Amino acid sequence: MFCYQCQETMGNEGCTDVSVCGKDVQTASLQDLLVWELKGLSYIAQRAREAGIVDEETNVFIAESLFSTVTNVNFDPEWFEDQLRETQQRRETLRAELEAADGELDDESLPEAATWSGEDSDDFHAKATPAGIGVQATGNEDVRSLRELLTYGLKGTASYADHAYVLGEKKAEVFAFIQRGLAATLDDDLGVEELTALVLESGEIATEVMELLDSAHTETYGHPEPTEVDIGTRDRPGILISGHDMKDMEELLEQTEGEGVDVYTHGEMLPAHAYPAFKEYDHFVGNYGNAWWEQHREFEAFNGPVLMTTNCLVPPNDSYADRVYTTGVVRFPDTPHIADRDEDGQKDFSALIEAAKDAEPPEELESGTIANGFAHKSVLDRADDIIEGIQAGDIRGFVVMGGCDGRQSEREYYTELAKELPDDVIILTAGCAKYRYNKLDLGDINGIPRVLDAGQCNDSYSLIRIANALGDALDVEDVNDLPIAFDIAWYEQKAVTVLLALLSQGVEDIRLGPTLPAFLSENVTDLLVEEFGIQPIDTVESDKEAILAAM
Ligand code: FSO
Ligand code: SF4
Repeated sequence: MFCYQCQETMGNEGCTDVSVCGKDVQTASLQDLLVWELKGLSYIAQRAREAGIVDEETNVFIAESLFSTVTNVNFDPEWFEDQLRETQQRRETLRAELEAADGELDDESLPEAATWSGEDSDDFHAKATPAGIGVQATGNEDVRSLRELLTYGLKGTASYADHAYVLGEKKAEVFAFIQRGLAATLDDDLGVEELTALVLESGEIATEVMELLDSAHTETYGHPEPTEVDIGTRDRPGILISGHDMKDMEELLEQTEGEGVDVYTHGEMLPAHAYPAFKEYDHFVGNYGNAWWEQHREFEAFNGPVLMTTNCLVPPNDSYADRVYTTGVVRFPDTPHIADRDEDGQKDFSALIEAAKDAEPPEELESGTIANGFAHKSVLDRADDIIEGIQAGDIRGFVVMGGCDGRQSEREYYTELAKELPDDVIILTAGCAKYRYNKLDLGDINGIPRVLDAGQCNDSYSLIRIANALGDALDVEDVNDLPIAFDIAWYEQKAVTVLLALLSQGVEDIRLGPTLPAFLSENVTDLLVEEFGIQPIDTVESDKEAILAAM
């Protein structure tokens, strides 16, 4: 096993014998093999597309499968073996269609990933070596770095494409780019220059897919509204729902109505409270706990069942493992799984609801409220107040502190910086990084809260919209001339996608922490520094000074 796709990779170099996220060697190998096979399937799918053959089921299959390999999503080796066999079947079916239309393909002319087949565990594990099909199969470290950067960015894009697809929204060019990008990582003729261009193009697609997901959410559930979310508990049993899937949220709320149980959000599901469609449910009571990595303690204390809809699952402790239900592409061995919905039906959450009825109410961890719902519409509804505040000197500027939270103590940096920023600076956020400071009392500026939380990591799209609108209102053409600093925290691959989206929008001088990705080679880091001014975070004091000096 060799994996360095997330910020918590061992020693900031790579997980080899053991992983920090809890993925075992067997599962890690199967995930690598799946990514490799998906590259091969994408190669064939791309050739088929050029011949006018597009298979929507395969488009979705590739996106979902790639999503399953994001950190903390799927830990089930058996599921990966099934997925490997299905990838091969889909590849062969598509190849047969392509050959019928366009003539026979010579195996010798195809990448091995587009022809290799295995049937069982032995075949898969014999094939799945890091130096054979994994990260280390690419010898040149800069090419390897760019191939991985592209692949991780595509993992986030695929996840967002899948979230949107669940809500009935899709874009052909997003699926096409995922496949073109994956296939490109098999092409030995592509060097640093071509791969860099693809990485930058992937940022444009990332922006598009986040926009798509934004419309899927807002058209289905309305525009998020400023909302004070309760962080205490009531005295009835509850169900805790985490992840990003709003369709699951919708169906769970509908099915729990009148059942005598309450519904709470955890982690990235907090922003659900701001959608008008969910506000009508009296039993949708609040947010419980913090970011994903605190789930051991918090799921234990919750007492009731927990539904994990997307990322970020931490291998559950035995004491509460039977209360954790996975759904969608999330899986953990021997953990109950809620099956997918039929074509027109809903998922069946009855097992979870019945389990909740027998549970003790959640143990109260804290009390009070946190503000949410500051996505593009609700912020831009107050654009006049914001512009007036800037022109009057009441608002000095903004710091975008979005992204992911994680376990490392270095992440205290974000809490400290939030505390240290002067009263005339507003923090814009999205993703679970916000839990580092969203419970601090940072006050407001003329009624505008000093922490504006746009929502989930994908709602970083809102932050781009807000920055562009401020530019228009202030007649500033270049986003880098606005009084906005970007200080992003990253953990998993969705954050890589968000970072690439920001770069595609021309954002420069982004601070990235708590560490730069281990998968960036020295030369690729230099390139990002030279072209975009990307920099690692420094001390709170020096970053604060630099941020303020640039406003
Ligand atoms: Fe990353 Fe954070 Fe949104 Fe997770 S931002 S780590 S729980 O929130 O999923 O992508
Ligand atoms: Fe290690 Fe992160 Fe890969 Fe898990 S996802 S194996 S923690 S690098």
